[in-house]
Amino acid sequence: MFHRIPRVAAGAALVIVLAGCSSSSATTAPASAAPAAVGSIVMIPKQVNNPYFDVAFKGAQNAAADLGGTLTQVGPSAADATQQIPFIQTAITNKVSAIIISADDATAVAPALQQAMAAGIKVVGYDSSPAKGAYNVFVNQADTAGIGKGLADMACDVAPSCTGEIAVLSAAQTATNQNAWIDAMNTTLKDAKYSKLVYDGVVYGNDDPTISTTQAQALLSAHPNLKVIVAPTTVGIVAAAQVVESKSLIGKVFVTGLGTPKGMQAFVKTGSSPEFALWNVTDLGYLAYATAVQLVTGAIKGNSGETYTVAKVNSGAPYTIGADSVVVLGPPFVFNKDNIDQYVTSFGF
Ligand code: RAM
Repeated sequence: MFHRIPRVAAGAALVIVLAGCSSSSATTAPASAAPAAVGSIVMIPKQVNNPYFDVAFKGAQNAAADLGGTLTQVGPSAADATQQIPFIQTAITNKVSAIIISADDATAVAPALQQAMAAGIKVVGYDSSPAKGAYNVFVNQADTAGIGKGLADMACDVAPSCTGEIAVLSAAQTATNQNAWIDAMNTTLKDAKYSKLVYDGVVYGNDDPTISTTQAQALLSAHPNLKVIVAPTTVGIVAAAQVVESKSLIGKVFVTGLGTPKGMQAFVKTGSSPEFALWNVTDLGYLAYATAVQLVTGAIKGNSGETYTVAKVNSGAPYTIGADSVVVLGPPFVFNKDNIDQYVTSFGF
């Protein structure tokens, strides 16, 4: 189900409750807060030059400061799994205690991650899951089916009378998270409620602003009657909104999907993107790091049914590890003109 309930001030905010190049940056927790038991933890995002992953890293840095350990972020500058593998191998060589990874391709990174696990390194997936068996715990940002339904619902909301052609501008073709969401969206679109929405298919912008722009333009050329671009990627949604505005299509073509409040604020106000969603990305990074600490210290094994609490996330209420060792952060938020300013301030991203 996809409920929306008031969250901050009445009517002001909404929650969806849902059934070869490299660069690096690092932070070190204060020595006093770093018990030897936690050790060195490496975070490997899909790509390092995506603001979304900078926010998740900030959350993980906050957790390192609170919980101890030394955190480093390394990763490719393009969302490309073959470029993630050398970073995993270096982490194995460096005998880190845990790897936290958003997989560009679930299966491509699996052998290296399994090698890490065999060496005693704990592996936490976050954001985009590695293949089953290639992580100890996957920290999912929200229920996958629920995100898919949310995308269909937002497309229906922004398309006048829930009618017209819609198409998806995704991230990388191999991205586990986007592919699962798009599948779930298409399942939802079969429902009679969405019978007047016509699905034109999906194109891939690789979470690259230039490629995403080109792909958004191509969608508009290929489908002159397109009403909605659904971009379930923080990079793609901005590119799509920019293309709609540069082609003077505000009010004719609508953009929705998953974006950061800051990145999308201007487009909500002009009306090119009346509504979109995202989760608290800082909390996602915090929970991923805290989960790694739980595994490294032996507090959890990563088995389904285990519970643990993280004081600063979920109001300190326990998380339960579910099927396939997946933990779900919590429901995402829907942003619109009534609440966008408030969320830019409160989330800060
Ligand atoms: C992009 C990435 C990330 C995804 C968000 C919504 O930043 O593809 O994996 O979770 O969008």
